[in-house]
Amino acid sequence: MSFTPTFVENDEQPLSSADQAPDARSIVARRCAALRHELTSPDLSFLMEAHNGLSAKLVEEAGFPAIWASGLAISAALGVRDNNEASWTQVLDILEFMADATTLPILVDGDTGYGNFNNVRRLVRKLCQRGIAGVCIEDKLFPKTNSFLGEAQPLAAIDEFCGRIKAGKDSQTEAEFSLVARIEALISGHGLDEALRRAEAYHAAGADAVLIHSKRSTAAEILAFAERWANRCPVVIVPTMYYATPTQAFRDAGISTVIWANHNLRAAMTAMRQTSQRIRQDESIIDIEGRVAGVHDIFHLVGNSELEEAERRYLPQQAAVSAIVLAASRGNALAGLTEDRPKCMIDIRGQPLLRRLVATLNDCGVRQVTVVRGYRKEAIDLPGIATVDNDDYATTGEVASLACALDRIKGDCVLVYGDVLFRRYILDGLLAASADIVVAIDALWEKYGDAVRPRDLAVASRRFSARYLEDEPVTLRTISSALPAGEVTGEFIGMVRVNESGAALIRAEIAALEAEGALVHADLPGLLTRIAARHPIAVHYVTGHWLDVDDVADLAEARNFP
Ligand code: SPV
Ligand code: MG
Repeated sequence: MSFTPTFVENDEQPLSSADQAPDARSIVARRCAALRHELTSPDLSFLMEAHNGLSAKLVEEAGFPAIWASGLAISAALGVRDNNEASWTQVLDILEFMADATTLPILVDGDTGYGNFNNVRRLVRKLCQRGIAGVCIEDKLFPKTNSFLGEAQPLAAIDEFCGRIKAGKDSQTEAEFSLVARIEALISGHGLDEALRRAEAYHAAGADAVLIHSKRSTAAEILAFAERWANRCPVVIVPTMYYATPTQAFRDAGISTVIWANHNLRAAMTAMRQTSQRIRQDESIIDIEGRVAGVHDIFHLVGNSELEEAERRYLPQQAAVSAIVLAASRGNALAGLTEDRPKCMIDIRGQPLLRRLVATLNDCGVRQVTVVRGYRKEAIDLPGIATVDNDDYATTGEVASLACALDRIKGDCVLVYGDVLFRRYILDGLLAASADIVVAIDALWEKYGDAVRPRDLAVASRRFSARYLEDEPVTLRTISSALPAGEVTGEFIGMVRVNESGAALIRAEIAALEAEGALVHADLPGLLTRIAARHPIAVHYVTGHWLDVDDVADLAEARNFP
């Protein structure tokens, strides 16, 4: 049988529409009708116990037509006794979860109704509001005791209990809500005549069915009751103690409904006890895996796929962004530190540089990260990344490394050097830009003094302006390490974002370089400059808050980077 989790809250149908089809009733009305049908149909029906949302779903999955919300099981699942230790509103909260979890009608064990007629009135109104299809109340006194405990529990006076029944029926706000009157006369040792007298009175008071309870190990007194009652109204039974009676005997006796009252709770206890003991002994879960439900079973049962679908419908759609990190080079200026690892794996305050970079990418929603490895590639072993290798790293440049990940330059994609650290907002800005290709350029390049190393300087169509109203698009002209200082407008920080079209431009330019035999030594600035000559590349100006690690001085600075 296939089971599709349902979401009852979303299934609510309007009641007030005048042109409503006859079967387009609210789900509460449909549930009430369904339970009433189980009670009144000539076939024997079976209600299965549940005590929370999960067990309610499992009862539905098994194919039962309705649920018995057992007082004993709900109490026990809360770790308390079946003596009204859980308040009625606490039980109501559990019932609400159960009703939300399933489409099945629920018959609630309402114990004694939690007091007199007045408590029953409030209970029934609240149950109708929460989508519960029926309640069973028993002719005992609040606070109740479970029927299988002790002897000769005191019964309510018949007329007082009839008042509870009438009050309940008068309070229901759903036409087909059912009230089942439970007779405890046999349990309390009063005999068949008393049970029948009570059944007659409760039926006359308006009960939709009677539940005749017994704690004997045979069904003799139940069957005798059924025979003498002769179906003046439907009869419900709970064969917990006379479990060995063949079900056919109940059919033959004209019983309406059988309640399997507590078997999910008991099954769960056995399974949880065995599992806990085993794990405690083994100090391992190896032998338990496979014997317990898988986590995907849980996800399925609680309907995670529906949430995914709803997310697609309601959440703003963000295209999946990937990243390619160029990390093939050794980093010659850091010779001593790169004996056994590439520059990107140098430790920066307890974490490799690359791990910090990947974490920032992930924080910005970039989940698919491919690292191009080369020098000491085995040292790049971070979780959550994919790798491709440029085994010719010693004799080739950045674009050759990028070409190793050619099939991954697609869609929204970030290309970044593996030795860069940057504050998250810089990448957020690049991701928000709408151009096909956008490069991050630091406008404060002059403030960093005369680094010995070559810097990727850039010339753009306009200089950076901090003025609020100046937000004209700026485009890239050139990135190079050899530019006249007067023309330079910033420094390339080593990070580019492309969209689908931008990715195609990059791939085409790599192909062109290859065709020209110029791929081997090409670098990223050269590649971008070539594209910029034919297609606008947007400049996203930043003002500091990034660094690349080229030499020991950079490393010292990186160790202070937040
Ligand atoms: C329950 O399930 O809580 C019942 C049935 O009331 S019994 O425990 O058999 O009384
Ligand atoms: Mg009970």
